[in-house]
Amino acid sequence: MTNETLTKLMGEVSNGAIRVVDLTISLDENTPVIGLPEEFEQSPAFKLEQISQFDDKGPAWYWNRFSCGEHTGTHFDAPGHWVTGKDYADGCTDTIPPEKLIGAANVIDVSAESAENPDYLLTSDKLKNWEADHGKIEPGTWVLMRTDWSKRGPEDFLNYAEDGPHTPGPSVECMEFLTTERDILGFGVETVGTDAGQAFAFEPAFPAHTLMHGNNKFGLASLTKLDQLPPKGAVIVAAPLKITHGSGSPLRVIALTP
Ligand code: 23J
Ligand code: MN
Repeated sequence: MTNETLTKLMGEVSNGAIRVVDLTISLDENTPVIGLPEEFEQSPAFKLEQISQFDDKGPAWYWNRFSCGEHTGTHFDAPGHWVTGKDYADGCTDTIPPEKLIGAANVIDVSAESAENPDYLLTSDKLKNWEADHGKIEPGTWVLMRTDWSKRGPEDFLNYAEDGPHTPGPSVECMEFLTTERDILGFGVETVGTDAGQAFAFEPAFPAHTLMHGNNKFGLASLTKLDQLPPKGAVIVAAPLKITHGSGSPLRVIALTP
């Protein structure tokens, strides 16, 4: 049995009418990870250790073991990552329904605002203005915040100061709007985490985590190449590793775009 839509889709992927864009950064020991206030346990860096490489340990095969925190590099935040989302029966990496791992993307370009102000906060007003140009943000779709932060060097990417990191993210009221009035699938960013660098001091703290996951919605962090997506019309595939009771995982995020 064949399906016309799927046949057409694959035809257009192979003839280039639909482009495949990899929104993922590379994983190695230098991949930036989030730093938390020093009283908390820190995320380990990504680590790769060789098992064998065509040698006594394995004459015809090369392979490695790897280790990292679940929230390393381009990664998925499951609802179960946060205390507000801990009780969802379908909120961990192994229980999320697979239909929710593919979704349409709304890409909000705030790269100019973020270049001017590293503490820039996305607001519901900005989203409503975007909707006036591109149409409503539909339920069950991704909202991706384009800041061009992925184009920065490692130092400027994390952008630490004495009073903590200074990186853009969503405001509290923006997260309230997207969870309650738009019922989105999740919120994705180019920064190291879905929340702004200074969001530890917001009320509530870490609103992207608190409100998105509290409403059984997802996060995507450390995305790249959002500048290659249209404001509307791309579809993304974001499927975390099926870690039993996992809170998230590094993943490959693939966009299909006109
Ligand atoms: C753990 C604690 C606080 C935060 C995070 C992780 C993340 O941003 C994350 O990667 O989910 S804010
Ligand atoms: Mn995370």
